[in-house]
Amino acid sequence: ENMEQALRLALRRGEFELFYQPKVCLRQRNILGMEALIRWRHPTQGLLSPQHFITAAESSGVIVPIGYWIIEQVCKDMQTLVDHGLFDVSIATNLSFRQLQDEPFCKALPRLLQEANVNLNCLEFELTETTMLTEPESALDTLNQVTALGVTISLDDFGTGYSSLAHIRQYPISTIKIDRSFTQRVSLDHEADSIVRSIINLAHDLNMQVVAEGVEDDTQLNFLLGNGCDQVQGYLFSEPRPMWEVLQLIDKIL
Ligand code: G
Ligand code: G
Ligand code: NA
Repeated sequence: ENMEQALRLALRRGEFELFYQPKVCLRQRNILGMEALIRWRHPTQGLLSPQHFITAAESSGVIVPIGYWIIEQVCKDMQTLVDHGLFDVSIATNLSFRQLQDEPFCKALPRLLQEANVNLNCLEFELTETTMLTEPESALDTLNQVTALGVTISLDDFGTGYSSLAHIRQYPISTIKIDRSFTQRVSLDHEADSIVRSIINLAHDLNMQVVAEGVEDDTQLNFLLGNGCDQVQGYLFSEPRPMWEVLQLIDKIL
């Protein structure tokens, strides 16, 4: 109850910020896109990561109004990329099951995006398996509508859920993201090697791209490169950072 009030107040006071983590193309070693990750600049507790408030935001439903702000901010930041001549760099944002269960949100989303005056081919939504399994049928409609506008959908934290692929296949998914719990066991654990290899092959068989999350060292990077993974995200290249810092990184050779 208190947390809900605090989150609503934080939203009104403009205390949320978006940080961005680059997604690096393995073949070209350049930044193709970035994931938006929310932070709360708390007046007394400092910069709070989502693990401190996302669950509360979801269970209270405040993630819905916060989610509108996130989309608005992402669209502004997409314009910033264009202003820097970065016409092909995409931004991904996480959509929570709670947002997709909200009918007004689902109804408003396609129109909101069309009115945003951004290149929707550069916008991506990340959804977890659990989100896809718990959302109502009507959300599928919304996802189909936004993909028709150019937005792409990626399946986040893949491997951690229990979804049947048959069920997931009805969603317009273009990318699979390998959960960092697998990435980080690569080369240490033969089972993780097999799982990661299978996910990469599966994704490619289904004409999807594969992104590995949580890449922290060269051993992991080389394994992923050797097995045909398309993109990586992780501390090896960059932690989530404010947009201006990511812009500086884009100018450098990785
Ligand atoms: O930024 P960090 O790595 O601490 O994020 C932890 C988790 O919080 C992410 O895995 C993601 O699921 C969630 N999260 C971060 N930003 C957002 C956001 O903008 N919207 C939603 N719904 N979840 C987010
Ligand atoms: O699942 P999702 O993409 O929402 O997760 C993003 C979370 O993962 C963020 O909290 C981010 O800080 C964290 N993260 C990103 N890269 C790495 C990494 O290389 N190592 C670890 N341990 N966490 C990472
Ligand atoms: Na994500």
